[in-house]
Amino acid sequence: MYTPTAADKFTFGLWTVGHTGRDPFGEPTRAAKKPHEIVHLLAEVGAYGVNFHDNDLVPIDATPAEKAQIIKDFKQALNDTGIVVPMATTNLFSDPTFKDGAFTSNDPQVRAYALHKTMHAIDMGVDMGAKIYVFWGGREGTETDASKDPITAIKRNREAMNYLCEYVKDQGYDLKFALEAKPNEPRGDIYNATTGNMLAFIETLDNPEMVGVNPEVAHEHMAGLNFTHHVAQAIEQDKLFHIDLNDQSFGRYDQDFRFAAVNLKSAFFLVKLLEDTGYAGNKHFDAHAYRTSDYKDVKAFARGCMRNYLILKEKVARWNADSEIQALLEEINADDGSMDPLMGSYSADKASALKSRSFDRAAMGARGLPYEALDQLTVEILLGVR
Ligand code: GLT
Ligand code: MN
Ligand code: MN
Repeated sequence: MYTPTAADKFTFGLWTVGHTGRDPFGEPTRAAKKPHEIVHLLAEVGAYGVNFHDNDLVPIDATPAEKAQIIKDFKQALNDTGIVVPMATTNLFSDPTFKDGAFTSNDPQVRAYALHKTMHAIDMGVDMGAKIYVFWGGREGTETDASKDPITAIKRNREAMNYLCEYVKDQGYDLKFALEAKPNEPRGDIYNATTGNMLAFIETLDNPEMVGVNPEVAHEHMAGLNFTHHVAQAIEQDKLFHIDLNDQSFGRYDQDFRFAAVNLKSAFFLVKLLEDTGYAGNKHFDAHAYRTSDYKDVKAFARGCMRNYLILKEKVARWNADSEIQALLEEINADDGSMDPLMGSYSADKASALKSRSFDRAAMGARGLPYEALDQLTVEILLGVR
């Protein structure tokens, strides 16, 4: 029942199950695996797809011969396992070149190199079958705002997105962009810090229809925000092109924990939103196993991400089918239609009728709302007693 299938579109990045346990304070605790070995690991745990940054697959300083061999081995592994590549992205954050940003760097050579690197990476991603291209601007920010004018940074970001959209059109690629926000880390502050910022920014682009968002649970939680509300806004605007699922304690560093490992209730309402609205895109687990894990435990981690999603999906079905919950929802959303002539789309007649209507404010304020009861039923479903 909780076994993943291709229809679930569960994907992992090479950098997720391939994470070696390195952190800012410590060396790797697991031996690095080659990209083609990671593909086999993902097939073993039942994933559908693998995503990569250009340099997860081909090291930044690889020779052409090395690159050809890596790609050959990787494609062979995809062939042997049936694992697909639905998304690709560019590493615009690891190399010292990008220490002050990529598209927003003050150095025009760095900005040009970022475009150059991204166009090559797009070519490689499309060649592997990617239909979604993620942009996470980890270094696009500042430690001191003395260093960069924030309005100039917005304009540089826009110029880069416009340039790359035109490149994709020019090549005739079937590719959409998904912008991923994060409030901070590795920069002191990162521009377009939340999914909401990204949604507003997208509307200012030359080809907004080509660009959507890739929200990540951990990133909105780092900012202390309700992730589900951000995803809802993206869905409502037809902008949820991709999603990064993981988990995270509020107010901490970017923990990238196993999906649903921390905030079960938030994860439940997120899965409910995705399932109720029929989200059909990839579900990417942008997470990694604890530094204490060996590869046996990494597989437990990957299986856990997918299993938790499927368990929560089953809880959502249970919630939606619960007659007591449905009765409460009906009560909460009761509507006799008497306000319809006064609201909806504006007309002068409606407005004057509404302005002259009187309301029983005390009665409205006194009306009880059974939200405690509803929430308790939700908790009981999650706790498995209902
Ligand atoms: C990096 C980051 C993620 C992004 C990846 C895409 S890389 O691991 O923390 O949130 O999705 O660039
Ligand atoms: Mn993260
Ligand atoms: Mn992410």
